Amino acid sequence: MAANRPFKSALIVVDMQEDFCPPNGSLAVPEGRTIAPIINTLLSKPGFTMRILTKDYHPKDHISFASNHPGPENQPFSSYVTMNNPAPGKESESKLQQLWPVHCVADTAGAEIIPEIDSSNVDLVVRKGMRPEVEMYSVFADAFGNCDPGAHTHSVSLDVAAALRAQGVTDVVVVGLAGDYCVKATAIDAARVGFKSWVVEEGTKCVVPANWEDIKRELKDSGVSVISMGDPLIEG
Ligand code: VGL
Ligand code: ZN
Repeated sequence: MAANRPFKSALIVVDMQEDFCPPNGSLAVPEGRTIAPIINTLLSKPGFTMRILTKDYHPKDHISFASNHPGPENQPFSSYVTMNNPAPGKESESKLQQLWPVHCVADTAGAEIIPEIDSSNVDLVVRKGMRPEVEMYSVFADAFGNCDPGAHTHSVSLDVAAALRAQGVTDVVVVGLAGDYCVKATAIDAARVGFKSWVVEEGTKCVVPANWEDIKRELKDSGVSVISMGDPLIEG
């Protein structure tokens, strides 16, 4: 496949963590755990140059936790607060931040990758969302597009785009949780920073499953291709 251009693919498995999975996850995505076998099938495919797992990995005082914003108006899932760009010189840039239950706190059981995922041939595990004052759904950049690995107060443990480019990767295949948040943001950013970007439909589940058709349209409008298991891209 992709015979008429250079082609090297990477698999990015997004946030397959206890807190995003039933039955006990604090931000459980409906049927989130059921995609583990499909993801293991993908992880075992020989065609990928790199296999990356991401972990949502927040400090206790993360801006996205509703409990960090006291007041009856601040409810998980339904409320928003104002978030400012933490990058130097960008202080005046702000966005609305959706509030969530406390989830994926660093060094807690909820932040662990679920044991159903076979990580034996994973090349990299990347932590994201580590900076308290800013959200980071995409592993490529925070909510304002900043990517600052290694900075004094950093959001992400590795510059994934640089790591992929260093291996000559051209195509990124994204699966995991959740389809309407971190998978969507990661797949769209992969396209934005210059990779051909693909999402495997059976390999993701949404916080709000009814939104998937709209999300697929948003992905396609952003240059991301949504494919199924069995697609020649995966089968080689
Ligand atoms: C996610 C909400 C908050 C995700 C992470 O992994 O999709 N969603 N943090
Ligand atoms: Zn999060």
